[in-house]
Amino acid sequence: MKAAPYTQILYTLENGVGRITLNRPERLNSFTAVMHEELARALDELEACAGLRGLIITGAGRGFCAGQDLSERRPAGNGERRDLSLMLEKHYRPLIMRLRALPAPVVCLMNGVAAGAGASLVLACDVVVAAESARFVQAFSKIGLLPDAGGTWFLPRLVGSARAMGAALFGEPVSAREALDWGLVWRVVPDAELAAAAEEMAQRLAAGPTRSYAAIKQALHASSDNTLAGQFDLETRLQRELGYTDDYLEGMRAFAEKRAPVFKGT
Ligand code: LHQ
Repeated sequence: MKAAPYTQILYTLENGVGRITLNRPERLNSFTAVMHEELARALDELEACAGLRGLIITGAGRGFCAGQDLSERRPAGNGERRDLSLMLEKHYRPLIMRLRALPAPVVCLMNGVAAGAGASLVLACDVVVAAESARFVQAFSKIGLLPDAGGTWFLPRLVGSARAMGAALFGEPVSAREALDWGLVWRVVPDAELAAAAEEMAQRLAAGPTRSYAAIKQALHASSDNTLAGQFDLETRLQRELGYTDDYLEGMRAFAEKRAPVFKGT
């Protein structure tokens, strides 16, 4: 049976590099149940890909992602209240946990505003390249909620508790430049250069030492919950494994021969 087409994301997997574009530009790519189901389907394929070398996530149009689609969650006029935990458990937790666990770098090309759970999605990515005009909005408190989708875990770890508190309590926009300053993003590029940055990233991931990247991701993620001794154990185990890879041999040869390495990802 042919798989259903994607309607709210664009998704491709080429040369081991997956690309996902959130694609509801008229609603700033806010999350719907359908979008979550499509993301889950793309992740099924990416997780099953033995030669996965990276994933790039971006948004269509002027926004990256405005969080949960509030029109989908709007309570009826009779003041109906809802159990928001169901949605978090069903959609947001698996999405964020799966991206974190993917054994390849996840790169966010943050093309525009990221608000609510959209901001948490950015922070869950391993590397963020932001367009100059992009901004973060911790919009949750404006509708009487708290940062979710991992927001209260990522924020203080990335920016410290003072900035995390201020941003979460008051929800004022944080510009791309400020985000760079705070350590929320890796690089900021002029808007007109974001598409070129995406191509450069795709090529870099496709030609990268994939197993080294996977080990770096695993170790850096583990560090925030680990002791120094525990981190030594992990580094030692991972380095031992990397020492047996083709890419390590190639890296050493290339160094000796004073040329650029040609990695195969094995
Ligand atoms: C939107 C949205 C949106 C629908 C803009 N939905 N249409 C998890 C579990 C369960 C429940 C609750 O929540 C969660 C997690 C969450 O994510 S909660 C937080 C949800 N997100 C927000 O509260 C953000 C709401 N949006 C905004 O604050 C602004 O739109 C931002 C700051 C993102 C962008 O502002 P502007 O650049 O000024 O754009 P805009 O406000 O004019 O938006 C453009 C259009 O997009 C507009 O529609 P319209 O028909 O007037 O052109 C908005 O209504 C629509 N839109 N966000 N989340």
